[in-house]
Order: sequence, then C-alpha cells, then structure tokens
Amino acid sequence: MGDLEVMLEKFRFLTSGESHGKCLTAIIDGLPSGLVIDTDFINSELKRRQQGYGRGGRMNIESDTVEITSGVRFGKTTGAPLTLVIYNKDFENWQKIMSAKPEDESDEKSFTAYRPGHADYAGSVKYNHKDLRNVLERSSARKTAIETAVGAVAKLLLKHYGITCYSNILQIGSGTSEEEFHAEIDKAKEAGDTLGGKFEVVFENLPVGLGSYVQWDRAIDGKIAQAVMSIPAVKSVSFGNGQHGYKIPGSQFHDQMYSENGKIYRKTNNAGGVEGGMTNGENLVVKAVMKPIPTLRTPLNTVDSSNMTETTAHFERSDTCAVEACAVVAEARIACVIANEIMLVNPADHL
Ligand code: EPS
Repeated sequence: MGDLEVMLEKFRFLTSGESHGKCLTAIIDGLPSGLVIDTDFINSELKRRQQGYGRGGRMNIESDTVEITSGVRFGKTTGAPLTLVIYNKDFENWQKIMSAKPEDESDEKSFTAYRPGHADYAGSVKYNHKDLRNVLERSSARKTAIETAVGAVAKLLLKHYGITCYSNILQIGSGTSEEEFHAEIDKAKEAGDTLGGKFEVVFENLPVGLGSYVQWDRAIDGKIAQAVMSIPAVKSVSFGNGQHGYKIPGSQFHDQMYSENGKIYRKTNNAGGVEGGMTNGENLVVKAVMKPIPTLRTPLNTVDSSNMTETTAHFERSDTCAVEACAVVAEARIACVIANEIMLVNPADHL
C-alpha cells in the first residue's frame, strides 16, 4: 500500500461566499493536468440545481454561471489549483448590507428572532453574533451553488474513468409520482407551509475496492454519508435497502453471488454497492431524506434573542420545496468523494 492510499484527501476543495455577498468561490486542489473542462457542462449542472418544482423567488433573480479564474488554460487543467467563481446577481440589492467596510454598518436587514430549524441559535452562540444575519448568510443553502460547480468538475474527472451518475426523487410529502409531487407542493404553498422529501443518487460503473475496511475513516460509505448528511436540511442518509434492514432477515437482505462466464453477478443490490466500506462493483445507491425547509410563510414559534420574549420567526422569502435541487447537490457531493477515492488509488499528475 502506497503512502497516497493512507492519505485521505487528494482531490480537495474549500468554498467561500455568503448568500447575498458578491460571489461564491471554490478552490479545487489535486486535479491532474490534461482534464478537459467543459464549462457548458458545469453551467448545465448549475441550471439543474436552480430548477425543480417549488423553488422560491431567489431563483428568478439568479441565473448561475461559473467563471474559471485559475488552473485551466485553453480548456484543459494545468495541474494548478482550479478556482471557480459564481457571482450573486442579488448582490446588487445588498451591496451596502453585505459591505466589508466598517463605515457602511447599519441595522438594515438585521434580525434577532431565531428561526427554528436553521443554524441561527447555535451559530449565534458559537460565533457570538447579535445580528443573526451574520449566521444566515453563510449557513444558507445558497453555497450549494458553488458546491454543485465543484461537483461538476469532479464528474468530468469521473467521466474520464467511465463513471456516470443520476438521481431520482422518490417521495415528496405523501406523493410518489411527479404529478403527486406537484399537487403536494401546491397544497403546502397555499397553506404557507413547506415540504421535504426522499431521493436517491445512483453511480454506475465504479471499480471494485474504492474505500477500505482497514480503518474506520477510510470506509467509503462513511465518507459519502458525511458528504450527503452535511447538505443543508438533509436529516437521513442510507445505502441501498439499508433503511429497511431492521425488518428483513439476513437470508433475504444479503446480495447472494452467482457466476456466469467467469464473472460474478448478483440478483439484488440491498447493500447499495458497498460492502465492508468498499465499492463492490454494483451500482452505488445512496438514499437521503431532506427535511421540510425551515423558513415558513406561516412562521414558527420562537424567541427573540434581544429580549428573550416569545415571538414568531423571521420570514423574507423561501422555497416551498427544494428536494430536486438537493438531489443535484447530493450527486455533486458524492462525485467529489468518488473523485478523491479514484485519485487515491490512481494518483495521476496528468491524464
Ligand atoms: C438558495 C438561495 C437562498 C434561498 C435558499 C437557497 O436565497 P434567498 O435567501 O435570497 O431567498 O432561496 O436557501 C434557504 C432557504 C436556506 O435556508 O438556506 C439557493 O441558491 O439555493
């Protein structure tokens, strides 16, 4: 085993940016040189994230497109850190409020009533903020736009190795078909309420043996679970039929193995493509549940941090349902984990 396999991160990235700040930025490190960067593909992924039934007013303002400011020359990576930028169109309306200059300080758009379900309470205690705007701006799911762009770059690397992915919405409220999803979302919107849902992400054509069983922090299912669980509003992540594993006997749960022409095959994929913390050559199937968006037009009971009196939560605008967007973000996050695993076992400096 080489040193690189012990290393946990080869393809790595950091992002920055606030929901109503000037821009969102990401720096990706560890990409090989010679990878063709298809900007149209990145932008089409950004568009997918913006779509979906039930999105709110912000998506009518933004038309997210990426600018590449380093690491790519003439359409190919150079091996240097790749920087991606998405400009927030809404910044135009927030320039003074989001200003870095001390002389621009004002109370405009500040708020002190915690929004239950959001990062407001714990974030304000942790970072000692009186104005909860300071918590909202970075905790907002707006940052998933730049994560989607990073994921699109990861997908381009995976495509080079023949790995592809897709996602499906499985349930929204009590709806299980597209028509029912729309009806459920319409109903929630009318009631000033919000809805969550369940989705799955599938990756195909993965090599056997990504991840490892030798240390807990090298298990690929653990890494993927972290990547998906940390998407804002995701509250549950499972693999294959894992969420039903408590009620299915072992004789029916485990994916028995058969052989044809010297090749192993299985008739089921309850493990979701992971055994012993490693990919097993079956499709990777990750399922997740997004909770309902916590910003409601019919606001929730809460406490105002300025005087500790009971009140109702702050509302500006919100999506009614963002499960379709969440599935696109989950694809991106998982693509980054798999790109990293590929780079660990196949540490190419150039393609
Ligand atoms: C989002 C942009 C945000 C929200 C949403 C996600 O824009 P704004 O706050 O200006 O309406 O629509 O974020 C949340 C509701 C949240 O709680 O994080 C986006 O680009 O996806």
